[in-house]
Amino acid sequence: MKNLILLALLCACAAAPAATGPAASAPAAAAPTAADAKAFVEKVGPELRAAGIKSSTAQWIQNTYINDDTDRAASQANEAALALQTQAVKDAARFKGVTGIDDATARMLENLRVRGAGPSDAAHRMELTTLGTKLSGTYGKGKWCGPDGKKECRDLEQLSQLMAKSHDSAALLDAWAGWHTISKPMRPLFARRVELLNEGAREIGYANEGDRWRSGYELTPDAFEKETDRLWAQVKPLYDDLHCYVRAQLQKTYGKDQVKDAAPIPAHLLGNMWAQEWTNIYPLVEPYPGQTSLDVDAALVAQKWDWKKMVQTGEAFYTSLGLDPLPETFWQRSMFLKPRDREVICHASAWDVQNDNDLRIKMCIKPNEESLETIHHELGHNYYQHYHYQLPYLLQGGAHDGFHEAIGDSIVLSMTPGYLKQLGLIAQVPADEKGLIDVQLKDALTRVAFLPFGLLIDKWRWDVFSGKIQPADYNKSWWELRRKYQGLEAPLPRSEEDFDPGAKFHVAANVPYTRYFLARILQFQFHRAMCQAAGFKGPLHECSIYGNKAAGARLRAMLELGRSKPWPEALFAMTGQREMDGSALLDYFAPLQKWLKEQNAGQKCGW
Ligand code: X8Z
Ligand code: ZN
Repeated sequence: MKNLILLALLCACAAAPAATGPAASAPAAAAPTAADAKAFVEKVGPELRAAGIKSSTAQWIQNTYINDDTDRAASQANEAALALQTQAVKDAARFKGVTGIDDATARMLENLRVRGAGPSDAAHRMELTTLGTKLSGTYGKGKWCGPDGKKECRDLEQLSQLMAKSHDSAALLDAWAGWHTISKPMRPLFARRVELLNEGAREIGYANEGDRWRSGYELTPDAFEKETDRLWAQVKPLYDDLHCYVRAQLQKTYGKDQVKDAAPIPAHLLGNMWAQEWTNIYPLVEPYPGQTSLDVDAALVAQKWDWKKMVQTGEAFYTSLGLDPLPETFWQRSMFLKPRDREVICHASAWDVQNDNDLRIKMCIKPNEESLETIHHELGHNYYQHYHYQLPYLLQGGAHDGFHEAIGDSIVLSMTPGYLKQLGLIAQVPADEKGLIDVQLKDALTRVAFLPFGLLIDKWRWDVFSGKIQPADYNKSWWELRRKYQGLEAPLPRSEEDFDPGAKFHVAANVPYTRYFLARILQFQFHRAMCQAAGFKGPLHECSIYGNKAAGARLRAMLELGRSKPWPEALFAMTGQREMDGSALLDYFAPLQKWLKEQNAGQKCGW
């Protein structure tokens, strides 16, 4: 996304920073007024924007061409932007308690704090941005070349491909273990970055960086944590039902010696490097084999869909809702495919590099369903950017970061079998109860399986930032959480020589992750609201808003708000609700949940 790395550094914070800025300590300065506050945001917004454009330009270049020079340039540009941001947050502290500030200025001051700050010590700040570039570059360049380094080296794309398609547990284990070696060298760098991030957070009045991250949601850090637990409690029973069914099916392929009764599932058998989404094992767990083919991957390959057709199909969905076409520069400047001749960060992201509708995606597109969905996800970010870039800089962004993540995903929920048939990607729309269960199970492997993973990454990082988890326990505590929330276990003995969290992009790149958990909840709320706006009356899982201008208008109105209002207001405008709520997700999956309970009857579920 725009300013991915910098945003990661700057993300989230809201409590009042300590009044340490030069203006606050200047002797006998006149008390600041509301007019001063307005003048301040009008001055500092464009300055931050200019520095942000320099840093996102350097990051774009580094992300699409990793080498020592681009690393250095990105680290320097990030440091300059962070220095300005840090000073601005400290300067803004003098407006705390000033009365009569207009709503827009107050909101900009609040958003400024939410963006956070780095250490005031320039050397520490430079160290921080250099570590950030190095860690994300290490991830981007990661390869597994066999235990003696002599095998043909494979990157994450190749290893993920194997994890997706192979059912040979030895090959899966090799790919899993191999990728998890790339993060071992990250451990000391990561630990140092934690110290530096905490230093910056403490200087502006937070207990630690995790508190700062949790302060970006109009709630105190504690209240926000409770809110995520409340949402998880709503949807956990459905996850538990899915886990139970999937484990029983995996036992049929891998045997009970590998997949044990009433125990966590080994993490290499779920079709994905992190077992975060289980879509790829659908052929192993398909409820009614032979009923209906939902094999979109095969259709994309057979019909020779290339990246361009896939991205154009994504854009066509958004324009069918009455939203604008993508700018011509999107097609010229994006990175759609993995280049053959240089190192890049393949992890998908969406950017507005120059903050003037300079929209781009950066992806290594493959002709498969996962890429097709990710394209729609990334375009959701681009459309948010498109509709908020003309707001003052400090009012831009998602209502909260989970909103930004949920837009494209809510569009993916409209890619129903009916819509896929229209695209020629499946032959028939499953018409009976069995077909519906097939479709829903496949969907749940993507969307429900993800929920605990979406939650646990930051549970781990919040405790790392607070010091509750010490470096000596990084890996142990990681696996405790993966066991507790996902019901998974490491397929091999692990030790503190390993640093398994770093094998996940967002940990290496310092991108907060709770946003994706929230997005999995919100996307169903958005979908329900847009279906209502479209006048759809049937069950939620049958609704597609493709082509519906009324649904598009509802979406556009929320995108145009950017971050100008507290998120409950944006949510209310979109859905008529002021709270995040798992009930739309549960409604959507109601037929599947009933079926899973029947299948699991008599099984010993849980772990
Ligand atoms: O990182 C992403 C997007 C970019 S914002 C591709 N996602 C998370 C992940 O890959 O881990 C989307 C789903 C969760
Ligand atoms: Zn995203």
